[in-house]
Amino acid sequence: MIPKNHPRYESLILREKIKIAYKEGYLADSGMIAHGRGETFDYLIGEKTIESAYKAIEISIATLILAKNPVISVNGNAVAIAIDEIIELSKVLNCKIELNLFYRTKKRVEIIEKIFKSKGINILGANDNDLLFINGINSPRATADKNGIYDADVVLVSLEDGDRAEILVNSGKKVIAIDLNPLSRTAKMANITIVDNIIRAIPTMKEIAIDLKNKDKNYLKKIINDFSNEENLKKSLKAIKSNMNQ
Ligand code: PTJ
Repeated sequence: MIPKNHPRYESLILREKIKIAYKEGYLADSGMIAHGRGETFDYLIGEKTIESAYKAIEISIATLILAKNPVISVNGNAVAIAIDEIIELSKVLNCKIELNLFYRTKKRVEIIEKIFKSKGINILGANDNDLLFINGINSPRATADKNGIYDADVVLVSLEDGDRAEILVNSGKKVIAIDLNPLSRTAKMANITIVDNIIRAIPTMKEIAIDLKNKDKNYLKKIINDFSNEENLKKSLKAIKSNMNQ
């Protein structure tokens, strides 16, 4: 039992969720390492949503609202720490949720599918028969559900592998990545990169989605056109630098 007044309470609770997911058999063992890597970058950005992340969130939501077939992609880590928040966001944005595992095993797919079912959600990507290869690329990184990412115009990914992000971008889909590491291949490859922890980013996305849903479509198009991901990533790096100087 972690005492609520512990100075690292939030961080310890997340670790606990990661440990439980591993014990339940749906978190990849490398998922623990990925989480630790994320913790490091979260320290560096000050464990808060930085200004450049708010900007990227706003542009992401505008993009998701204007999308014809938006899909939220989830993996073991995302499910372990942010499943409820992801479901809430998908409802506000009317998005499908698709499971995409780097270390795909039948057992992990079954467990995660069951967890979503218990929350009333049928996720895509769980049935092997529905998977197609994006652009005919014969690689496990290129599979997507024919009813979801395969046909999607906008895909939201988190803790994503660089090769996968590259395949999605090259296939003409708009990729929104939530990644605490602004230097990762995924962060650089994505069209919009939110340098933030998914546990903060997703609830903020939901709030902004509620607000932007009522805005004029031309306004949304304008803010998207004015955005440069490269410039925004530079701002994220600057925020890390200035945080370290303090
Ligand atoms: O698909 P699975 O479940 O089989 O497993 C996939 C993992 C997560 C193991 C795999 O994708 C992986 O190894 O990821 P990487 O290459 O370690 O990349 C994870 C990226 O996500 C790193 O840049 C981390 O900094 C970042 N990250 C970690 N935790 C968070 C995060 N970004 C946002 N929020 C987090 N909580």
